[in-house]
Amino acid sequence: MARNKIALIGAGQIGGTLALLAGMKALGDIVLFDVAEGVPEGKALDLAELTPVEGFDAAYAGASSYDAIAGADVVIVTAGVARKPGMSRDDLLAINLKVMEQVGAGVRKYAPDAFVICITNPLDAMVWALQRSSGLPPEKVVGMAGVLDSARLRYFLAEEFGVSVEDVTAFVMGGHGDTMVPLVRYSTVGGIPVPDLIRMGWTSEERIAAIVQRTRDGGAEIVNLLKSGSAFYAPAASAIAMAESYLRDKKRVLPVAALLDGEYGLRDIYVGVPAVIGARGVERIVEVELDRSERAMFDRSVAAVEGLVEACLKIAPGLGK
Ligand code: A3D
Repeated sequence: MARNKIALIGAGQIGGTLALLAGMKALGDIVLFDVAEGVPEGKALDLAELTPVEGFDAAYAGASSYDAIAGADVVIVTAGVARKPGMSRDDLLAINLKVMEQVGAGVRKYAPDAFVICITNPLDAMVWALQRSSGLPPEKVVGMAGVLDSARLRYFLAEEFGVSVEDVTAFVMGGHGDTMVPLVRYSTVGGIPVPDLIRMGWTSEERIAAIVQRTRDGGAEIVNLLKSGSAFYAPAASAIAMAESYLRDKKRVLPVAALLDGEYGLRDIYVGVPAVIGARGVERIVEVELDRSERAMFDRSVAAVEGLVEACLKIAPGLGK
């Protein structure tokens, strides 16, 4: 059976890590695409030289021309500018919107059957722009944010309780940004919801509130430490989990930015929701019940995403229907 083909648009910090993880997980052959001269070729060669040491067979190629992604099964997009200290995700909008239009045109022409995962920030607006400019079906174009945000929440909860990260599930909805909605009620340790653990005296409301805030600020915490660039290991691993669920038809239930079509009473907007990811892409969006305060947080988050999409439409009115 021929190996799958994975195209990585953007061969920067996340792109390089994606290429390493995709190879190590035997997901397929990998093409790194970037506009930075020599970078995709250099990273591809370095990674190819790692394969005999690690003992896996994957072809790595670097390219700066879109025909190299022809026939890709999965396209993961990190192209654009990363956040610098003091810069909000929203500041990135105008620059990265232009990049999404170029990437969308490349994907439309060379990889129209791919499952496309967008990571470029501001995430919920960029994935929307990518779907519009590529013209691919919405169930084949998703954004990665919730897997990362919930991984951060899982890690912090595991630390708080002194338990394995494997036994902690966590749930983050909404847009990727300061208004994300971490749902403590749907987060569990060994199946026990966090509010029950508070009642059992394992932790306090205040400590959980602090963990929720740290999750919301998770991206900025790393930006401030790194000084240049933003998180890349965990974002890459999160997108790889989504790609793997698609390629292997695992039907994992993952929080992803998906285009809503009536779910949660919303239409035509990308926002983070739990979804089943399988061979058909987004196979089902899970509509969980939100209580009044959760719904209010979700609505605030949706309003923030709507604001970003409006800003995109001002810059590129052609993306509107
Ligand atoms: P970085 O290391 O700068 O890589 C971006 C790459 O994109 C660079 O190599 C650029 O040369 C390349 N690039 C720029 N313009 C183009 C273009 N027109 N076509 C092709 N390639 C281009 O950044 P990174 O890998 O650290 O981050 C990539 C993106 O992910 C940024 O927008 C981050 O803000 C975003 N990000 C999102 C999350 C989420 O959870 C959503 C987390 C972390 C980072």
